[in-house]
Amino acid sequence: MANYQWYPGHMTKAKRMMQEDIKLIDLIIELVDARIPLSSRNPDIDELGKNKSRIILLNKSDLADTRKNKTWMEYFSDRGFHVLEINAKTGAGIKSIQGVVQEACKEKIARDRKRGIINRPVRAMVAGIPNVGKSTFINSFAGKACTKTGNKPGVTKGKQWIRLNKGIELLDTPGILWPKFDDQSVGLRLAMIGSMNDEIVHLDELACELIDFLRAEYAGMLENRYEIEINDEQSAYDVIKSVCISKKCFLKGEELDIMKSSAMIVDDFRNGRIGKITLEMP
Ligand SMILES: Nc1nc2c(ncn2[C@@H]2O[C@H](COP(=O)(O)OP(=O)(O)O)[C@@H](O)[C@H]2O)c(=O)[nH]1
Ligand SMILES: [Mg+2]
Repeated sequence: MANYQWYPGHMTKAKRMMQEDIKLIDLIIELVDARIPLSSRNPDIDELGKNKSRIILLNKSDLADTRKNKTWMEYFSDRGFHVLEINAKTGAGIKSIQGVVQEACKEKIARDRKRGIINRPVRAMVAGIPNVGKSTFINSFAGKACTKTGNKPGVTKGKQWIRLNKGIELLDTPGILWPKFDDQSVGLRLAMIGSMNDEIVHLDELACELIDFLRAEYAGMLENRYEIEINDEQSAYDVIKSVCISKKCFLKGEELDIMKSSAMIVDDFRNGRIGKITLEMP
């Protein structure tokens, strides 16, 4: 889990690094979390990348609602992005990226060709908020069939590139930017997927929020997972208590261990054990 907190100094530095790196590349491959595709985006990335080709990858699509992944694909493609759903961990969806890169960069490739430059690789950078899967993606995208090209004097001072044998060079350090955590509902969703420091989050409150959301949007899932019955009169807190009893979360004696079952619910959600769940819609 990413235990990060951003301070103004960090944010300025991260942005400056992105601005420098962006000068070196043709294409930004932006990872978002398929469970919260908007809340997991950096507020400044569209401005930073405004003259670049853009691909958005809905990562962790295995954890998100399959039907809602399609809705989000349409949402981003309606806004002019090339978009794919992937699972960086298993590599699912990654095969298609090569074609999408060519498509996203076809104007640049045509421009090169006109100038007599043939097969100059597309230079790309991976970007996204912490914990969204950038390192996992770079590993599975680059795989073993890549070589680090090292420094290129003059052109890419001090930068490491990963050459994929497919007409793409990837900057080996991803762009890391902060999320929009200053918005409270965004902060809550980031906390739900585990992108906030759990020390600054109250797990019982987080579990209550999750329970309220799941009861409204994914009826039956909690009942199935925890073998409990839920009726309309019960509060979220009552549901946590039912989970305590069903899953035998007790303190000394008969006292219910609310924190233990809260942590269990949150952890089960984060790891997809409650079901494939998307927390926000366009
Ligand atoms: N279920 C699932 N987990 C993923 C996926 N991609 C990354 N992860 C996990 O998410 C966590 C953060 O990934 P990491 O690559 O370190 O994120 P980074 O901070 O953006 O570099 C790790 O535990 C990964 O195994 C995915 O597509 N599906
Ligand atoms: Mg990383």
